[in-house]
Amino acid sequence: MQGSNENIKAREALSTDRSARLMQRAVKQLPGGVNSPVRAFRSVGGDPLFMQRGEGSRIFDVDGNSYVDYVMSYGPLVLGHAHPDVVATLEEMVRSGTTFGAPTELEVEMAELVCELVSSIEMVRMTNSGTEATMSAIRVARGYTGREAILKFDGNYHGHGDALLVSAGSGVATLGLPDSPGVTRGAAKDTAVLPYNDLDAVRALFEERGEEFAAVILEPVCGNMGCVLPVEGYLKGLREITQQYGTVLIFDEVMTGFRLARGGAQERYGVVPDMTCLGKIIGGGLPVGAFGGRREIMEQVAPSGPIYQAGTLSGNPLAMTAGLATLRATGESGFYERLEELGERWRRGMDEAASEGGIPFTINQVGSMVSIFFTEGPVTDFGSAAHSDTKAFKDFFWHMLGRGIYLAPSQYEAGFISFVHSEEDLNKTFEAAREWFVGAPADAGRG
Ligand code: KE4
Repeated sequence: MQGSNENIKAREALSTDRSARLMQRAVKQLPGGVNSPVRAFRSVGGDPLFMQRGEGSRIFDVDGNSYVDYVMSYGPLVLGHAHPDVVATLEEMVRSGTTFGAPTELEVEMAELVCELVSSIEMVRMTNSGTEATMSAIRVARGYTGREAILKFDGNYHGHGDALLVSAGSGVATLGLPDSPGVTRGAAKDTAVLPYNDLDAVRALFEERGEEFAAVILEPVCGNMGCVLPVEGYLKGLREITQQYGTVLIFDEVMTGFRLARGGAQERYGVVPDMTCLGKIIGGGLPVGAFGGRREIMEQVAPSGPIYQAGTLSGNPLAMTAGLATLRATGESGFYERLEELGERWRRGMDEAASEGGIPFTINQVGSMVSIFFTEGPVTDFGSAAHSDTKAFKDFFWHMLGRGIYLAPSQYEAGFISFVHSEEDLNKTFEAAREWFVGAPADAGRG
């Protein structure tokens, strides 16, 4: 790998003593030292950086190092860190209290705005995470259809609900297998798993068992195997098949909602699901999730219907305040055009930088979601994503970190560009990437 020692030096050149000391403490009382596994840097080795603050497109660690941030908390920060409008409304709201355990006007405003922006959503229920949103949506689809089977896709992540922590069965067996200890065979047995972007496989499964399926759930654009786009006709084909068999089509837009268009991926690709799961951006950086869809489905949710779902802090005033400020800011004219421009610019610049090296790479980008894979490509599903040379990625990650660019510490995460990433941020990124690619040895990416 390109002077791995150099990159270890780059890492060591970063003074990260305070992070290291905090990690020594953290691992004693927090599993793996973190509250969510990806933050532990296990895929790239070494200790994670502990972050102190964010400002716009920049994030600052506890040792005072600053980085151009492409993690952006894995999606919520489409406005960047500490956006003035979000900070101001939160400061005002928090003086009135933090939670009331009672309905508030803020929740009505949020529900009205979500239903206005995502036309397939006629009714919505707020939750506290994307996981709660997807597990609730699955329960509602099962209660509404009276069916039990669900279909998900390899490389799609929908949070850690048992029914969705299921991996592909072996060979043609589409029955899911538990993807984690603690997920029972019973919880996994009703979940089928197929490769993403393979419409024929879905058609064949539904010809055999279509009437059994309560729901098909997918990321309309994947962000959890790196950024992977739907191939032409895939989403439309899924819509037709699910329509034909009376199966609820659920778009998990926790990551893509309000990012790929104001109406989400469904607006961008012109395909209308029966239900949608949301999160991240609608909380403006505070804990949030939501699920919604057609009125006749959502009216089945307690207390208007029999399907139970609840949450102490669901729709809490602070998350609603930050979320409303964020969604309103995305309504400014030119907002999404700017995200498109930044994403295109990132793809062109990274392509130019990487092309100066001699190793294979594939860049996937849609709007402000981006990924670079160290493989010939195309990368259209988990199988092709897994061909990526993760050793090369690891070396690239540390090289970029050493030059002040903070990428997600895993090949299988998407990068996020915010509205406030600047030309200077992008040029600094391309320069650092060019340096790595020019020095990367010929065997990288040919794994
Ligand atoms: P949360 O429960 O983490 O709020 O949302 C789960 C979820 C559901 N659906 C999609 C499409 C998602 O991307 C996520 C969560 N995304 C991960 C990023 N890979 C969150 C990062 C983490 O787990 O720490």
